[in-house]
Amino acid sequence: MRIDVVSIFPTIFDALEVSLLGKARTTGLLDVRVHDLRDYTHDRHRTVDDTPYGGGAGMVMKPEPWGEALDDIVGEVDQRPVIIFPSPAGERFTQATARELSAAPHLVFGCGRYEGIDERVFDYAAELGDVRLISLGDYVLNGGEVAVMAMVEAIGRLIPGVVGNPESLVEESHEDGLLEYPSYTKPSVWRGREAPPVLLSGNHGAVAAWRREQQLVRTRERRPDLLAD
Ligand code: 5OB
Repeated sequence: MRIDVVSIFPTIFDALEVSLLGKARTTGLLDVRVHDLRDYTHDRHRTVDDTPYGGGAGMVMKPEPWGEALDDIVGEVDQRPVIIFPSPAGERFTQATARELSAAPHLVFGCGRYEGIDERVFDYAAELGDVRLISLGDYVLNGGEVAVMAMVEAIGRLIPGVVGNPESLVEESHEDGLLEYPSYTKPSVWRGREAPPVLLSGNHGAVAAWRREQQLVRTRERRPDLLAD
């Protein structure tokens, strides 16, 4: 999968060089390229923002550097990409979104900062690819970078071969609509706390039934919204 990221803080994405995704990049499963939006400016100050038409607080990202960055990135690749702008005003990102996007050959992420990006950038991007505005959740961030880090990790680990043991992908929170069951390892008693005896019983059916029950109990307790749908 090819992933392009456009940001005014490209070094934030250095963290994608470590762990599973870093490995996937060295083995060629993932081709991640990070672009500095300021490289697509032409003035001495490398200006990417300006005051909002109509007045108001804060600054808006200018359309011209975005247009040049998108032309450069999309022009050099054949398929029509999915172009994602993280935004608190977008659709909610879920495991289903991650799964859908993990099947795309090319993703482009545009990280907004300040009060947002000139709206015409989204219209223009729709000429080059399938545009998605995506929110991580109902809270405020200073920019799209941290949201893109989370999305790239959630999507990247679903690409076949990125996670070594594919079985570890299925028994996880949200893959079956429920929260994950609790896990224990040795010692069987730690600081007076016992691991559930059923897990040491060797009875695989009983273990599976107990884990399912724990998933339901936890989900009812912590995330009743998941059981409602
Ligand atoms: N808050 N998801 C939740 C987000 C967000 C803020 C963003 C981008 C995605 O940028 C400011």
